[in-house]
Amino acid sequence: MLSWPAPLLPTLPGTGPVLKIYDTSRGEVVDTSPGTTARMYVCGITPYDATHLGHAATYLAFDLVNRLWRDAGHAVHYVQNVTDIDDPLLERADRDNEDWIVLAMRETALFREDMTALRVLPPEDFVGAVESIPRIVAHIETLLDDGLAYVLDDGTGDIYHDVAQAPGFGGESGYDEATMLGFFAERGGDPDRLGKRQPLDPMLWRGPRPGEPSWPGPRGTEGRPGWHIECATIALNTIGMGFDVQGGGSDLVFPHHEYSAVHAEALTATKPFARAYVHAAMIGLDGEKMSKSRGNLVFVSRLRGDGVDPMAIRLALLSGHYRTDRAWTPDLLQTAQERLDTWRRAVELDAGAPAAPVLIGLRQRLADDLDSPGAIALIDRWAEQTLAGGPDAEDDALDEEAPRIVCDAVDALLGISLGDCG
Ligand code: 5CA
Ligand code: ZN
Repeated sequence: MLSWPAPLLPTLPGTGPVLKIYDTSRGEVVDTSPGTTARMYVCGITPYDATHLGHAATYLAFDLVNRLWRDAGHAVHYVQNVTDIDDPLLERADRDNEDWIVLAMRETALFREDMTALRVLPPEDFVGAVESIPRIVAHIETLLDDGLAYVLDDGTGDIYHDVAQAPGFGGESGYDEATMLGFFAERGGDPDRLGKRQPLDPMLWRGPRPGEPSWPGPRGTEGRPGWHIECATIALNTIGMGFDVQGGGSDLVFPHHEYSAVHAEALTATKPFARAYVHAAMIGLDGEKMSKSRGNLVFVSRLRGDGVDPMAIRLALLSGHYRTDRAWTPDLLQTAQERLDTWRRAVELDAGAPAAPVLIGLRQRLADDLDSPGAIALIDRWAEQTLAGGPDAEDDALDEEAPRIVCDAVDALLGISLGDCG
């Protein structure tokens, strides 16, 4: 699929430190230690509605990962999928009497515009599930050939992965069986389906159903792919096994990331799928997770349409830590807009408080599990000192290069453009 245009990325003096990040599977903050090219897969949207602030917050967290790796001297191979065929997409198209393909294409186009406005670095590979079907089918055939998958014998043509044969199952989430069963039922799984070998076996392929689109499937059948095998296939096909970060929101810890890993590990008979599994916390509104199914949404495109500066949206979302569940409030946006105005006034001055400690501090805060609130506080202090005439209110403590360097650093590391840095 077409990705979106890349924003300019200023080069900063020196290089940043190694990024440390919280890995769900190990339950601790770990060093990311990528090779020359860091590899990251982030789970993309299901395009049946516009991008809400929860989605945006998740993609901003991983945009920081991308920016920090680049600042540390790595190239980054970033992959994101689009779940452009799935139950919710078909249900919404049905409800609105619309062609599901038209709906998916329109919402994906709007997502690209939102990401561009928010200055999110684009993935090298932006890959749809539908365009990946032949590869997904080949993978399911391999699992069937290896005796790791089975066709349900109820005539539906549905195919499941036999997780009893997957030695690493449960290792990504670390959940016990009861917890897994609860999330599985809640998030698209079918623990009570008759004829499965185990309640927790996930669907790899759904046989044809009246009124649903279908494609040629494994062993000459028809149907459409299951969700987790899509992401496993797209990742294997682009960045392969053992990539550095598998990302998404915390609602994907189980079942989605557990099963994507288990499918890929079964297919390749190697481990691990990803070296770290990283999850962004949930953005809520009025005490509930912001979600399309709950309908309590604030859309990025709606705010943009109302004339809100996308940089204020970005700053508002980054003012909370990515691992803290947090609520969206209009106050957050108001504070971010005021902060942005202050920062802009400071970087427009001819001289400012010294930039070197700010750059070092910014890199340290962000490399420490993406401490964006800590990074923002450092810029606040620099702007305050600069607007007050220097750290000691003495002219000779001012540095003529500082406003430009801080402006570039805020752009390169936080992705916030303060205007032409001069
Ligand atoms: N297409 C699948 C992933 S393969 C999917 O989860 N799509 S989604 O449209 O529902 O969500 C897109 C991304 O936003 C996912 O990473 C999801 O974890 C994240 N997300 C969804 N709701 C929220 C929320 N309220 N706060 C933060 N992130 C969210
Ligand atoms: Zn996914």
